[in-house]
Amino acid sequence: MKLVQDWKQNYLFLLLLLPGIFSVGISAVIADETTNTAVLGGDNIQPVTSNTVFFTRGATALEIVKTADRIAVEPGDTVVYRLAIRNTGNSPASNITLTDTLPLGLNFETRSLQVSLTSSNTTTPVTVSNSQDNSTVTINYAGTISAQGTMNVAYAVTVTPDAVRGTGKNLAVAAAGNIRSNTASHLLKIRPGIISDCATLIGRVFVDKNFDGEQQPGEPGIPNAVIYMDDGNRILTDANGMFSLANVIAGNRTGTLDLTSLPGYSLAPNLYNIEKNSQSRLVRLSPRSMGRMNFAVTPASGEGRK
Ligand SMILES: [Ca+2]
Repeated sequence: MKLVQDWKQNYLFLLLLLPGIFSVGISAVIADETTNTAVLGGDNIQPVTSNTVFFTRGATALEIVKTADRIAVEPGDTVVYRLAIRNTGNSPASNITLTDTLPLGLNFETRSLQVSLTSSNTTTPVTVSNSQDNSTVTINYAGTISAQGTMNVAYAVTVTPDAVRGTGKNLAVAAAGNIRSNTASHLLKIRPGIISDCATLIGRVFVDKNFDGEQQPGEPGIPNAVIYMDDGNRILTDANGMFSLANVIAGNRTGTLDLTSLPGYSLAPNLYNIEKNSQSRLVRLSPRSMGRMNFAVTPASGEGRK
């Protein structure tokens, strides 16, 4: 800039000193760097071409980079995204708008948002405003990123079960006025997860003496009874006639008591719930829920009836 100022001063001086001299050469500043050559001449003076000087426009340019603290997630996980928006130009960038389109099923945690500015190795926290429209998060900073300075944005998102339907792809763009950054892309691999999609099934097989479908004291459990699930899985009751099955795929699941596994017993009639008078049970399991399948039996001879 010193050179430009000196040149301008000299040029003004020459204009004042030498009236009648014409000058051309200052072209419109459209590129980041402009070559400028002045030509001096006059009626009695040999044209003189000045040396060539360069001056650089005060350009603003934004570069954005997005990273995450993990590459693969499952529903229930939290991801911390970090965005660095760098002003690679030579003049400040003001009124920054960051537009971040999150992958499907990722929830922006507003309270986690942290923004700071780094300039000349000094980092200062700044306050921003933010809004959300569906999956698009918009962050506005009314201040300025100095030339060669960086705005650092960090925030957390939580991964919902819905994320498994999405691509995990995230696109972020920063803008200052009509200056737009590149589009930063980040790809998060979303795994369905075991726990999140699954449920737990519990149940028991017992001697129902009063035919109410419930196990009361004095109604013993039946060990080693076999229940077949709709997917072919075989469940065996424990010494107390109970079973539990973890990581069952959610949905409508059917279990059927295999009466051949309990010789001497038949299905106990249920006096209160007619639909329980079946050796099959249907339960609807939602993710992370627990369902129950109880089977009441009675000695085949009918001596359990009171
Ligand atoms: Ca009972």
